[in-house]
Amino acid sequence: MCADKWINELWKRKHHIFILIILLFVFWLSWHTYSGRMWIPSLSFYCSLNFDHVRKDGSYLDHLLEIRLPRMNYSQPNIMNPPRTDVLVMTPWFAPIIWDGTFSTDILNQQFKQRDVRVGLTLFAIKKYVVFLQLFLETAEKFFMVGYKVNYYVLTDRPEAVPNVTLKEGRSVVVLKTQSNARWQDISMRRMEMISLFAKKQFIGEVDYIVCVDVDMKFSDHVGVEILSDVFGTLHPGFYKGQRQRFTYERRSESQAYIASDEGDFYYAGGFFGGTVEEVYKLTNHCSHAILTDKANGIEAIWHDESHLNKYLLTHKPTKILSPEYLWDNNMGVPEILKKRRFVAVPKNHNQIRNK
Ligand code: 5GW
Ligand code: MN
Repeated sequence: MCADKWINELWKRKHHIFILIILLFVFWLSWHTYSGRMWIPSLSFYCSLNFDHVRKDGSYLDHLLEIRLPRMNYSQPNIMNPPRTDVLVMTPWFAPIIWDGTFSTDILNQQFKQRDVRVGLTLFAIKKYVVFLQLFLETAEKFFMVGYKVNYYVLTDRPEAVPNVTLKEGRSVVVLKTQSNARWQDISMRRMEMISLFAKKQFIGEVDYIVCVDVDMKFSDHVGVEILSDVFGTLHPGFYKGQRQRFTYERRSESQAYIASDEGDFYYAGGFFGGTVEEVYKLTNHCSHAILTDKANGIEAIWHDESHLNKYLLTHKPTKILSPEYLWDNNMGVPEILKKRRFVAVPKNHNQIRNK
């Protein structure tokens, strides 16, 4: 009979049919993920790759309906009794300036935990600066983004000298081998280029935010998700009170980092900035090109990468600003406004540690 024959034929090709069904299933699964009809946290990497499709699909909006904060216990914000009146807590473009007392870690953690935020920290340890890694990593495990997924990206010319520090779950040290430069100014400036290269090549697929810091530092108090925003800079401990004319911006108009004496908001430190991977890519790519242009024109900005960072943040205003609590130097003493010293410079013997 005809139907019999047909079934027989099918049976002979059962392997092909089996493979076809598997293929259809895989296609169906990836289509759903791709078009954003299904939201699987573990697939969020793929989803965010195709985020445009996710957003265009209206059912993504229904997913958003599920996001809410639980019932919480905290003291009421009081309009008539602001927590800080001794310092500026908001820029004229409505970016908050992060001082102790202005934020609730509990509320922020509830918000950021729901997003399952992953943070990358870039650290350069070229030549003798590998000696700073141990204390840096040990104190970071105590104070930096506790409870979050963290990748420490250690860029070094001496991978074998990276210490083995015990890390909490979900946190890892990723060693990225880089060459060193003869001049220390180039070591410092090349950070912009290296961060932009790795942002594009690696960070974008692994983390949500990138924090870029000096390695000759240690954590001594809480540094958490209150710092995270699209793009953020930190007030330099030596200039937070100063007048813009006195800032050590690059003042020669031939340099790409030039800032006129009647311009400038703050003097930002080169040793602590960050943002989303996208924004950090834009910032570091821009600065590294500006550095190359300067080089071609035979000029080097007075404070190297820091000068270019300051120019960038003048023309691309940061969405958050960290107070000097986040980058302090004990040589500056401890002023009244400084309630916490969260991230502090480790004293170094300049002759011993540099360019050996
Ligand atoms: C070497 C000689 C002079 C200045 C800097 C260096 C140097 C810097 C180096 O040999 N190796 C190195 O990895 N760096 C990186 O650049 C470190 O991450 C360091 O934290 C950063 C900035 O240099 P610092 O920390 O010496 O600059 P300051 O302004 O904090 O003193
Ligand atoms: Mn430093």
